[in-house]
Amino acid sequence: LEPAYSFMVRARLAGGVMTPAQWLAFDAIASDYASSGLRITTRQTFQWHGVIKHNLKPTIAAIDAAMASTIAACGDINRNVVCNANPVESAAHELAYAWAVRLSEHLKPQTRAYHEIWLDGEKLVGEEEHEPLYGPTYLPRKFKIGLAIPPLNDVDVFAQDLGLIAIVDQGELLGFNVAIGGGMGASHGDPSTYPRLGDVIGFVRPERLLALAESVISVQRDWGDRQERKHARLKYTIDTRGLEVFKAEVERRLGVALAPARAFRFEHNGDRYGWIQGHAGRWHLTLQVESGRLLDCPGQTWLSGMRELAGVHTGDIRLTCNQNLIIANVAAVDRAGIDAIVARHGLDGYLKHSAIRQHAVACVALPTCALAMAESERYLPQILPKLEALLDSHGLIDAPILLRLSGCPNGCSRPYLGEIALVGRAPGRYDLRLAADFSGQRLNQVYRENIDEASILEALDPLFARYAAERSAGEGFGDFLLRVGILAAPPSRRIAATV
Ligand code: SRM
Ligand code: SF4
Repeated sequence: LEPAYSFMVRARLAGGVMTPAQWLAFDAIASDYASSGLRITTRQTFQWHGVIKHNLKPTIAAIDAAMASTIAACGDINRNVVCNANPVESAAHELAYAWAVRLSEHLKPQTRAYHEIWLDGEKLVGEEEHEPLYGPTYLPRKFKIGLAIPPLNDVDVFAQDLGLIAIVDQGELLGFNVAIGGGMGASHGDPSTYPRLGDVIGFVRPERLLALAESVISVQRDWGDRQERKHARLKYTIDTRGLEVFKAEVERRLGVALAPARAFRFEHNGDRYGWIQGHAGRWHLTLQVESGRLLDCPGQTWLSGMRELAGVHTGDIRLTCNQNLIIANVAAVDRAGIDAIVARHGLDGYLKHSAIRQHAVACVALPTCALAMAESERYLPQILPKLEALLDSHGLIDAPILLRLSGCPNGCSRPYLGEIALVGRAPGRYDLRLAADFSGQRLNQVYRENIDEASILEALDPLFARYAAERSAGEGFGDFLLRVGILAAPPSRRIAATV
């Protein structure tokens, strides 16, 4: 008798964009095969948990039938390409999204094995498969690409192996600044592993983007560490070889030097809740989904609400890297109908949420993540009211503070970019990290190691008191902690071209 294996399945969904019909198909997969609803991930796609082994093939086939895929959503290969969550805000946004899709398609593996195994595709007996970019052994480690459109850094572009910053001038997409070597993962007690922000190394015009991505990936393929998996991400290859040496090799393979990086400025890395108007008179509604988990609970029938909404919506639906969703491309005349559905199903929580709740992200962790050392998604609803009460007692309930929780140091919620972050150590114990900025451009630092909830609240209380009393206008919590010397300013980094 075989153990009752169950699996997590993740879709590949470049830029997190889908039609209402696809939403309904993904929702049906959740009902038919998964155990805990639909889970929006921090890379703009869906995960389904608890898919039992004999349902794996029908689940993947159903995703394929919905015109999506699971191919390369995991593995040592380029993963889901993430992109600014509102691609229809302007024509340049639409174009940038189109480039994210092209990158995703271009960097997909060519193998037919996926179709053979999961989709009953024709067997290619005796034929050699050829992976032009990945070769026979693929990459040393996972590889991630994200595309941000300033002033929004909602994809955390500096946490990507290859970050692209769209440069838009008077509505025209001129090209992309290129940042390489971002990554979050680390291991407790192992200083040879660390989170790192990407370095901006230059600018490319759109027509060179695919070749640029291939060059960066191919250097990592050839130079990356294949002996030690913990040292195999691009960030370590760059730090081992040297940024200038790595860049020179990318340029050699590209056949041209990168142009100097263009000026850019990020304002924040969160989502903008509520309705905003894009170009062509269309409207977009961003809703908060705590930890990205869509389930039906009393008073919060989010799965049913989205099902009803997808049944009438004529635009599209988008997922964000902060685990939220956007009802996009809505005509002005349809807004009231959508608002009614949203309110009826309790999807309008963002209207009442405190500022810290609006900016909270938690990774999955227990019970499904085998690497979790502490709770994260399930701990968020417990710690949030306590943090809110503390903030309220200092008159800070409206202070937007970026909170990130991870159940282990792998960093799936990109916790090293939280103004306040809890990184799991053991059941009920976390490292308290503080003082990232509000735009994903500065890493936080350890403030207290391996502490329990009471100590977390005790450590934050006097800091909130000082922040309330001494902050200057518009100053973020992370910036404040550095300015008053509670934590030392980190060495300045090469993200330079900020204006
Ligand atoms: Fe992650 C491994 C969940 C985004 C860094 N991540 C895992 C696994 C698959 C655990 C495992 O390997 O057994 C987790 C599955 C948990 C579960 O039960 O579902 C998991 N990662 C997630 C998600 C679902 C978190 C979430 O709450 O949304 C995100 C899915 C993204 C997606 O759709 O593709 C997710 N993971 C990230 C991110 C954030 C990002 O990509 O922007 C990071 C940090 C960025 C980075 O890669 O550096 C991240 N995950 C990791 C790592 C550490 C990698 C490293 O370089 O050390 C691991 C562990 C590993 O690869 O060995 C990991
Ligand atoms: Fe699991 Fe750790 Fe990722 Fe959280 S950060 S989902 S605990 S691997």
